Amino acid sequence: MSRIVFMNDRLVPEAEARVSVFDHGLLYGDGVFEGMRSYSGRVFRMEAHLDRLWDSARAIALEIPMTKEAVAKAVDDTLAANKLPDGYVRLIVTRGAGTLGLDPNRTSHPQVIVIADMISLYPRELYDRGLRIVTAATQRSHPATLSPRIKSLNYLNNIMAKLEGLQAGCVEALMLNHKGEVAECTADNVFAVRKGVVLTPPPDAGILEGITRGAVMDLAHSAGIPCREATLTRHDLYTAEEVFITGTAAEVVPVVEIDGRKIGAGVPGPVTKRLAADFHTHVRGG
Ligand code: PXG
Repeated sequence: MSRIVFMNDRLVPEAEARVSVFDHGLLYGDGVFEGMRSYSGRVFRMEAHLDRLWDSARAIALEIPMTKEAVAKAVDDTLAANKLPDGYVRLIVTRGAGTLGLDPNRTSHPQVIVIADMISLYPRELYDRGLRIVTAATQRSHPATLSPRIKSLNYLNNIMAKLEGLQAGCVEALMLNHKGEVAECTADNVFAVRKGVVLTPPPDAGILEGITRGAVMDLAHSAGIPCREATLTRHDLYTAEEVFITGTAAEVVPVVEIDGRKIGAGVPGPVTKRLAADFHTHVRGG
């Protein structure tokens, strides 16, 4: 089915949604993006996604040529044009077309693109039975190279780790930071439940501060479940009662095996199930 795509200032058919081969987004991965999700016609935490996009853009000195309000309207209009009350939105801002050299000052017209599509979900049984993951040998990029807090168009660090996961028959992989601490998964944040406390690595562990991560921390607090940021090692995950991951596409997914070690009882635990249920209610405005 042909989609309608927002390009800069208007909605166009998919076939007309094109960027230049000289765009530095393509040539160098020079740009930023967001992945968002809409539930019953409303984008979940759109403001937080736009704030993160603007922060990512600021970090790479890219000026987004639209206001946040105009981008929010473009997102809503794109979802409506594609008749997708429950959909996935990819919002992209590229550096724009320029010369073949790296110099971002020799580019112009950053491209603002909104794609809306159906959400492709993990199979239901992964949520019911839980996920197996492995630790990737590829470390999360050192914050002094490219900060993991920037959601940039250069995802090769994560893709290298994803390949390792796939080679081991896993759809996600755990990534450690340069200190050997737990950072996150390739497109999801990670949580452990230890002695009844929900723990997740802090931003300075070298993670993307996930919107879903923030929502789940809020929901834990509302449910009276102690929850805090903590530096975690693989040992902390191997010996946790429960482990789960969070992300826009995945939502909340139990992890029942890491590197061949069974986590807790080897089945999704009660805290994970409670937070997943609360998350589903919350995203639909409950
Ligand atoms: N860490 C990384 C590195 C991510 O890319 C998350 C955590 C979770 O963040 P949110 O804000 O989604 O809770 C992400 C999510 C996808 C997809 O289709 C997701 C992401 C990037 C590309 C694709 O699932 N980022």
